[in-house]
Amino acid sequence: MKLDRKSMLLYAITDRTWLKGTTLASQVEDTIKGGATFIQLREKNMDFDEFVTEAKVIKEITDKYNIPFVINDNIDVALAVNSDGVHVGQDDMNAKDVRKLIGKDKIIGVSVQTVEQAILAEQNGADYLGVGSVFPTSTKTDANYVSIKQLKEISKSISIPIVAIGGINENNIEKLRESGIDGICVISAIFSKPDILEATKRLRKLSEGIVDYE
Ligand code: TZP
Ligand code: MG
Repeated sequence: MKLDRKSMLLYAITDRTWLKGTTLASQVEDTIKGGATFIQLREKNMDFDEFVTEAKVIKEITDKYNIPFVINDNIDVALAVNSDGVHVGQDDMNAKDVRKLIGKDKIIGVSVQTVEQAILAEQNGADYLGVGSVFPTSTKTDANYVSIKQLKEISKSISIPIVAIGGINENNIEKLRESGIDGICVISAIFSKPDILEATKRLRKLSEGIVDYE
């Protein structure tokens, strides 16, 4: 599926760590209202039925606002809820095999850390790439790191949209200017905040300031 680069501007990945009495659905709605342009549901410790139930609820919201919605890792859940696509890492199924399962009209995102992985993912039919971690993060403890220099090399080597991920926040986003990215992807800079709507609004404005679609 051909993705509109502008839908990658502010990509939010969910995390239940900071639910604090509210629901993930209301947090997702707040981040969309604040300007998130893409949603990924990421669950690492959920059984299939629970994951599907939750994904259906989130999909209702993303459908209401017409925002692309992908599932992390779990292709069976993506198929069960008819999400817009899936996001896979280097340890998951490759994009070519994912494509066979989810069909040509769905979005496949792939996490990459090197130019070689980026080129291969594009050849295998990925629709966009997530590159990182570009900054230190405590959200993914086993994250590999990618320098800004490597990020620029990766963005030059492929033609599909890319987002930078990992430790991005209001204070360091400026360092990503002119790195060739189409947007930023964040977890804690949105979901750890007491006011998700306002945090997203600020990040949206900042990301508009550093991303150039020319
Ligand atoms: N992949 C690479 S870094 C990362 C993932 C899922 C975590 C991003 O979370 P945060 O809180 O935005 O650093
Ligand atoms: Mg994965």
